Amino acid sequence: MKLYSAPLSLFARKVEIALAEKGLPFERELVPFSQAEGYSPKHPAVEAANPKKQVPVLVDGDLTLFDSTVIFEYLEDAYPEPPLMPRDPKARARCRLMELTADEILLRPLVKLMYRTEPVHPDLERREQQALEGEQAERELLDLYRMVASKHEGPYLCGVFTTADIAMFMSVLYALRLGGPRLTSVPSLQAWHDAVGSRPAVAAVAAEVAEADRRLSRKA
Ligand SMILES: N[C@@H](CCC(=O)N[C@@H](CS)C(=O)NCC(=O)O)C(=O)O
Repeated sequence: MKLYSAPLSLFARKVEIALAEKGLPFERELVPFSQAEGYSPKHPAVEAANPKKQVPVLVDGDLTLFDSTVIFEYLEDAYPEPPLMPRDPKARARCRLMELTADEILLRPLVKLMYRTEPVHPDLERREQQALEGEQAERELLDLYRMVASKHEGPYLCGVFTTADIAMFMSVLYALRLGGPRLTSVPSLQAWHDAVGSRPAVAAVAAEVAEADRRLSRKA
């Protein structure tokens, strides 16, 4: 299998964790990325495979897929052991909803924090607006953390370790690296984050993201 990933791609790193958790060997190609230019110029293989021109792209034999959620579903169908989704239909649906909450709902405030690692914007008014939006995003994230914490009991979001934990861990990790709210005021989420982060597959990706941050991101 071949995965097109990127050093600071939340979504591609999600897939790296799932592949490692399933014990699936893969070749990884990191596409070019910089804080100033983003993903420009696009990698030709990603451009050819994905009309959205985004990573992750996974190639498994004659199958080429994009979108981390579609890739998760394929991995679960094609390589069911060890499972990363519950078997019970309702538990499975809740797990998918939690992944969507991470990928789409937490993402909205999260993107408002991204200016913090990008080159400083030359326009003062824009910088002031970014700071205000950042503060608002922090408040929204804290509310969302409380909502997520209220929905889970036990070590993992859906009982057992699943794709929901991978997605949520990555969104929270990205919020933390962008200076978002600490988890100290939501102790059960802190305990969950520690438990997920101590899994070897997750810890390895988190360490690589931290290293990429040191290399590529503006320091606040
Ligand atoms: N919903 C997609 C989102 C993928 C995505 O946003 N990828 C980003 C990197 S994290 C990307 O390639 N951005 C480049 C662009 O949009 O031009 C997924 O889950 O894979």
